[in-house]
Order: sequence, then structure tokens, then C-alpha cells
Amino acid sequence: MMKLLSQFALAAALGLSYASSVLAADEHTHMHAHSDAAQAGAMSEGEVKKVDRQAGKITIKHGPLENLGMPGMTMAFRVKDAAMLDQVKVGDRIRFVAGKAGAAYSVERLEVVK
Ligand SMILES: [Cu+2]
Repeated sequence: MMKLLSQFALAAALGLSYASSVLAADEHTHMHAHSDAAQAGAMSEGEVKKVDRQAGKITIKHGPLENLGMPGMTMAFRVKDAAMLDQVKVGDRIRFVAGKAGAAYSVERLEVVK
């Protein structure tokens, strides 16, 4: 039943996207909102426990990392860009995107929660 409904929704969405320029503009808004949502879904929350500039690592007490299937824990990550380590200090609450390159976990993006 769900599959049938989603197919119907998809068909309706495809039909609408060709309907008119007004609706096309509406679709653009929808796509923008969708990409924001996807981005938010990939962001994880954590607290900075240690910043190791020499090793290019940051230790984060993080919540569940849904994109990596990892439960909450405290662990060290490499950072994609060493400059990211200058944006944070121990005790900061952050939102970040965790990634995995081979066996190493890395922080791809981060922002301090104000
Ligand atoms: Cu972890």
C-alpha cells in the first residue's frame, strides 16, 4: 500500500513539474528544502573533548552517527582540513559531518553550536 502511494505521489510530482513555470518555481523551492533536510540528516551532534593540532585530530563525544551506523561514544577523528581545529576548543558543542576514508574516521565539516 505504501509503495502504491509513493508511486502515485511520484507520478503526481512528475506531472506537476511539467505543468507550468509557476509550478516549476514551486518545485525548485521544494528541492531546495529537500537538500537542506538531507544535509541536516547527515549532521551529527557532539562535544569537543580534545583538540590535537599536531596529529590533526579532534576527540569528540558524539551522539549516534546515523550515516556511519555508529552509536554514541567518545572517539578521535581526523579532520579534513587542519584549519577546522582552529574553529573549536575543548567544551564546545558542535554539529559535524562524519565520514570514513578506509579505516580512518574523519570530520568532513563542522560548526560550533552557539
Ligand atoms: Cu564513534
